[in-house]
Amino acid sequence: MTLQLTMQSSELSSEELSTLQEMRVRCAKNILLSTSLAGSGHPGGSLSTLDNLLVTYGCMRHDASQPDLEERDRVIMSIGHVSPAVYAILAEYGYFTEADFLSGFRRTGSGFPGHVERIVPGVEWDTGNLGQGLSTAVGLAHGFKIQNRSNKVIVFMGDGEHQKGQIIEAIRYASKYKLDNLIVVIDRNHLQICGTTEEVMPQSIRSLYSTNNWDVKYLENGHDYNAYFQTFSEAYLKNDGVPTVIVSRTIMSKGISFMENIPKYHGSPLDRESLAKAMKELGVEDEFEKWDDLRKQPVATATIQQYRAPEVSVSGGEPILYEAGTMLDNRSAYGSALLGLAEANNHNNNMVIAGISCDLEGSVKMGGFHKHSPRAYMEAGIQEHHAATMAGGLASLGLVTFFSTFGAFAVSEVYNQNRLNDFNHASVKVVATHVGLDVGEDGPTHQCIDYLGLFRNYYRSSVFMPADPNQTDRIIRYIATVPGNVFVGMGRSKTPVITKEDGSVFFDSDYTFQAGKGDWLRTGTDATIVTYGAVVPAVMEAWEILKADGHSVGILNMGSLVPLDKDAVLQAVATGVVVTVEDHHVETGLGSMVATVVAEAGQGIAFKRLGVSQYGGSGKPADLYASQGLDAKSIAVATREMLE
Ligand SMILES: Cc1ncc(C[n+]2csc(CCOP(=O)(O)OP(=O)(O)O)c2C)c(N)n1
Repeated sequence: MTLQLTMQSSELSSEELSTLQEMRVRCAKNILLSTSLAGSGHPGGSLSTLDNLLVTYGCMRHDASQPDLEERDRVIMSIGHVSPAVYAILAEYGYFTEADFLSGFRRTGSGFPGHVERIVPGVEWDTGNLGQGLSTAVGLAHGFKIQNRSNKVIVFMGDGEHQKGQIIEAIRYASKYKLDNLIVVIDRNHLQICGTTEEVMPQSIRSLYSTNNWDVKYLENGHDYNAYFQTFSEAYLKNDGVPTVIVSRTIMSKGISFMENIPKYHGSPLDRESLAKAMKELGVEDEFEKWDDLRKQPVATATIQQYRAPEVSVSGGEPILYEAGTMLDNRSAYGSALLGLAEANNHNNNMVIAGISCDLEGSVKMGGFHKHSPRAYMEAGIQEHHAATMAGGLASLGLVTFFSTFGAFAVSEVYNQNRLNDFNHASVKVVATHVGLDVGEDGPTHQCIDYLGLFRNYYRSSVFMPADPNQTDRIIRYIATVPGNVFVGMGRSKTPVITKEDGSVFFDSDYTFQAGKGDWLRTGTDATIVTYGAVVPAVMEAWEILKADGHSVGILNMGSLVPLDKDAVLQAVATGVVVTVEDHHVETGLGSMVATVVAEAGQGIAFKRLGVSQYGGSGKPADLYASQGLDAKSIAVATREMLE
């Protein structure tokens, strides 16, 4: 069955009301059955949010036969645990069958996971980590505005969930950017896992929104279809620059007398006996045995929706060539490349490239981009958790989104936000302008030395580290033109343009960046130094020292760290001595990656890792490098020791 409600009507007809009632009974049955069959899951919140979800899908623009329809509105389930309600409703509206859902729910390999994931047709975003959904929705809503599209975004949230701090960041942001295409629906059942929301952590949810100038609607009975329909329609149809929140007073486990208002049912299914009782209350047949038998069959995977990146046509623009002898910080080269991308792609209000910074526009060199494309530049304030998540929402609409701040705030601070973008194939370009000891005087809290270790935990992200302004320029243009999540990091200092032995530019106009390809800056037969990023100039100097001593040493620069050029590593191994040098935690960086490649290839070589072996201090980068054995002299000494 499906239902299309007309939002221009003043109220629901009696037929519509009885259709909703019939749908509710079937959905409630499937919520209870699915969780009891799986022996786990969240029936309580599913039943309390069910009525609002049912009417929302009746009102919004969507088409079950085209889950990718461009014009569809987006529903983000910030409360990913109410998956039984979402799947029951999507089955009701025709995205798949009730049998698909009931036979697969929470089974390994099936298309119906415990928290909502976009492998389920009709689901827009993988969620489960509470507190992030509003930021994703804000990214989508802002993205639609930037793209001049009329799609709406509806986000379902819990009341306990509002204890998460990231939500207030998103609330402020939505108000600042006048996102009237955004509707928040809060399932205000006053319960969470460990009791009432007042006992666990009291707060006034409505005032969070009202003090930030949202349109706040309160429904005393959130299960009243007409009241919700009228409030939702009004929010959907308005166009006044103000986002809306509907705080819907609901009852946990609504509709099953012995489950209502009992916190235990937040996350506990009914046992067999109680399920039979509930089915009786609903007036439906008890089908537990039938489905339990069917669940003994091999799991079906036919409904699993493969991820498809939005089609975007992006020009890399005209590369900038920095001449030999130039000293420039890579972040300035980033700023110029970003401006070049904007000039090549953002025309006449048609925005392709977007940029976000967090009160560090000047430091991250986004000023030129901001001036050129003010519509696509977002100042998120000191709200990195929100900004990182929001970047995922924006990017998923096909806007090539650069999120820039210092490494400590773009990576370490928001590890889990980037992780969720990774799950969602969000295609965010995280460009951190200050990483490593090279940050210098600001000291260790600002020196991100874990970016590689952290990003390597994600399965769908790349890590690129430019060695000079030319490589920065090419990497930035490259990442704009290919889909995928990526991290690019750079130091703060001015750095020389890398040259070949004959003094000409190494990353010249014939050079194109390739993911998974290392660069042989120098070749040698006695040893190889494998390196990247801000320490490359020191390695080049060490090479001069070693050369003067009569040693033939190669330098392999890994502009691409994930994926890593394993063939080049094995070529380095052929020299018999390998030293890795990096401005990164020595235990979790390139050194460990190279060691793994070497060990897995069954090679025995002389091997040493140089890197950051303790938190840095506050001082000039050159002194900080020297203090941790990462200056040219120390690198030369360490390499020479290996040769002797
Ligand atoms: C960041 C995070 N912390 C903890 C959890 C575990 N958790 C799942 S649901 C939940 C309670 C949510 O309460 P509420 O938003 O009121 O949802 P309801 O109980 O009404 O379904 C918690 C703590 C989580 N999923 N994410």
